[in-house]
Amino acid sequence: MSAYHPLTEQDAISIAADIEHFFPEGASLQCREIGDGNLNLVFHISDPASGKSLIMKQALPYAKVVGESWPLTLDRGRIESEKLVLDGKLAPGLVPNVYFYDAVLALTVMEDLSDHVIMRQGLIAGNRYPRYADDISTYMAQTLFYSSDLGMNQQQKKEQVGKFINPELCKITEDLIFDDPYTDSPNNSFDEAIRDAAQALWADEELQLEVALLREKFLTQAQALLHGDLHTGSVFVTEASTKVIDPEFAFYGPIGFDIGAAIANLLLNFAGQEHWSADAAARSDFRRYLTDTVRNVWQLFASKFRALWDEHGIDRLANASSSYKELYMARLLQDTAGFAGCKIVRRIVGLSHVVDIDRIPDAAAKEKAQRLALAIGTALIRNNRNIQSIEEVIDAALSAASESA
Ligand code: SR1
Ligand code: MG
Repeated sequence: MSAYHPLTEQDAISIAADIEHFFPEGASLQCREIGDGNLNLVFHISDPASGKSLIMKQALPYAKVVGESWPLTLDRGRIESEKLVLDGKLAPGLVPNVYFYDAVLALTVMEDLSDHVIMRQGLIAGNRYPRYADDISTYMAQTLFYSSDLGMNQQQKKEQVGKFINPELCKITEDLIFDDPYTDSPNNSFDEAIRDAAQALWADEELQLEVALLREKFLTQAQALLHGDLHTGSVFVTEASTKVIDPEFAFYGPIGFDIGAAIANLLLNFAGQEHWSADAAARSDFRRYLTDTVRNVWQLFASKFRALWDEHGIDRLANASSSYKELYMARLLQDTAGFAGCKIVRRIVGLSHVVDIDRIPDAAAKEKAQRLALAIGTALIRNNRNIQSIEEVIDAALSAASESA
């Protein structure tokens, strides 16, 4: 077995050719490095003659988005592959199949999903995904319920918490989402046109109190095994299929962080429609699709999570009181709103942005979209502890949009 080294395309072909019973003997394999994320190498290896293909994802020992000056543990490759395998059991069909994991090379070899598109790209192109809300809510309800103290043996859960300790990746989130945007950090990155809005975040003590409370939950609440980075760039879709990828940020944290990520990225696209829609009527139509999806994601998640709890809840006391369940679900919605707000704000002023906004070519439309996203994000953070219904989350987006019109 060779020592860790970043693979070349030729290395990837050699490894693929050695996998037993996958490609035909002597196949003429082709390889492209297709990684466009912040952290890893991703190789697509195919045999045009047989039509067979696979993906190899290799963790680099540093954050690719910054460079070698930002070292990063290779253990995230193990965490990602183990989480994908677990997800495949809890939410069958909603993640790629993992063929194997090579711990020395930090390399996960998995199913090729090239017939799917990254949902963020699809939304930017104006496509709609009728399966997304149902599938992502099933994914979240199944993986979150069955990894929580409500749905799994509580001693085994503690052992699982240990296997998914992910301090370096959590530190990225703690800094980039829950700290940097609220101070004049060298990590921040934003257009000069919105400096006033960034400075307003740095001076807003009331907002920072809410962020500190959400940060505390992220730091301390080992509620369930999260995906940890469930934005629309971590979801492959077709009209008929949804596959969740990239769980390298997985760890035991607050459930609302995953749901908030899904909702935040629908709302970032909502803000980006400032540019991506052809005219006002198309904008309002696509925004309605996005807010309907936000509503469906939450409502379907909540009803599936409640049903799992009713049928498979293992904690006697948690099952005994219906008021406990109501309180738990109410807190999940509030956490979802607050974390969604933090995830929106970080994508506008923090280190790593989203193309829904950053690829807007017209400076005025981009600034409008950025200010709209910040208005939605800060409203969700400010109000998170009072939110009683998903309609209030949707209203935050619609009110900010009508004020910015
Ligand atoms: C340095 S990593 C920046 C971001 O990329 C990932 O997708 C996570 O969202 C992380 O915060
Ligand atoms: Mg990722």
